[in-house]
Amino acid sequence: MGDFFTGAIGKSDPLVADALHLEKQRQHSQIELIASENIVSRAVLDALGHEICNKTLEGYPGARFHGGGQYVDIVEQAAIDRAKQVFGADYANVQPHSGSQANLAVFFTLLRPGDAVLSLDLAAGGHLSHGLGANLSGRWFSAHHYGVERDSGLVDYDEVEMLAKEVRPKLLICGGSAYPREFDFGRMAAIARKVGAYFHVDMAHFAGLVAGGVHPSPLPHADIVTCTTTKTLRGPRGGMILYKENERNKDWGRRLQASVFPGVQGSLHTQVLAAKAVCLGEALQPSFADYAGRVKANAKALASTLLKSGIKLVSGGTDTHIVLLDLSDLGLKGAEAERVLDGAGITCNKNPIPFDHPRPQDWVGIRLGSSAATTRGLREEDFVELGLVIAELLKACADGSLEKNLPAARQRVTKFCDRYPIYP
Ligand code: DSN
Repeated sequence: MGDFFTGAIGKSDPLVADALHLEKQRQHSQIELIASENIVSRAVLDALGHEICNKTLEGYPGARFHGGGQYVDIVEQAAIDRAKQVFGADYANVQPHSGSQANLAVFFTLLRPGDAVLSLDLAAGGHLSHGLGANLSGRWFSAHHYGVERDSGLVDYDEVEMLAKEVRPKLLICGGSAYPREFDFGRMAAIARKVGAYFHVDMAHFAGLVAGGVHPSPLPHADIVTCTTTKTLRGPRGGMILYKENERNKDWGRRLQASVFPGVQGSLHTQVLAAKAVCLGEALQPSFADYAGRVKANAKALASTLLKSGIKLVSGGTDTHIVLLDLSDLGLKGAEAERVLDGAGITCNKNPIPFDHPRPQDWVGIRLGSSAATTRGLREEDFVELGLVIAELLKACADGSLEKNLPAARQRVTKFCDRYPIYP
């Protein structure tokens, strides 16, 4: 076997090792503002790289299809118990490999092919797993979408109600990837009740804010809630399904178990399960509420700086970690802005804004998020400076003076990276 069990990756696979090293360097030397990203703790990393990854298991704690699962049972049960405690849930399934699988399992449990669903339009900030035509959810189910008001950028709940009465969805969904504001869960639940729909909230993006107590919880209103464990929750890549028991969902537990396994996936990602347990344990610590509060305050500081600098924001601000920039007045495309900011060491992504062009290369938005940089330690005054750097760069790009401005901007970003190091 030689050094199979002891050899470091740098020796055994230089190609991958070099790429990993460069990725680590990139993370050190850039300020991460992609709203779906975060920086996990050393403990979460330890779990992800643990020998538990060798274990194959199917089924649920105490009822597995393979032997040797006694320790993974401890880990999965801890993740379930902690998830319930963090979110005040009566049911938690921590196995979904991602948010999309969690959503698929919900569809698989509650719908039959062809049933109608009503969800936020992808172009208005929704998610592809909520019925996009190119996704399985849109192929198998009859997906209808509500949008946002052109002027306010906010969900128009009267429109949701009107559409719900017309479409009669079996599932009404709220949540998405680029909606910077809080949803009115009470109003959505009332609409769902009126039309006899189940109410599903996908809190993938804001789950960490809910866990930290700085965002309203959908659990008391929704029949079913899904989320990812990455993003604001600051854990590994993976999904969860939760609910607080009510008259409609009280016997869904067994059906959901079967929908996740064997319905939409097979063996567990045991190392991810361990990392989920760790991140949920972290979310129970008082320091998590502090982190969540800072994520929100930092996003607000960023948003108000951009606004004061004359940059247009969809919905005029944020209630979450997300800030969505509308670059149309600057005559810039999102792709161009993404490239420019990347050149200065700020990572973000081009994003459609409501009523945007259909082709990604024509989108005029970029989406920023405050979670990863908050985890890194940046505070409100730092986000104000970041906002100034971003506004200056975007304006310089628009008026052709970028080359002059870029080196100074890069220096200011590098100072942040040096002041707030990650993973020594
Ligand atoms: N939906 C993608 C995003 O928000 O970036 C990934 O979860």
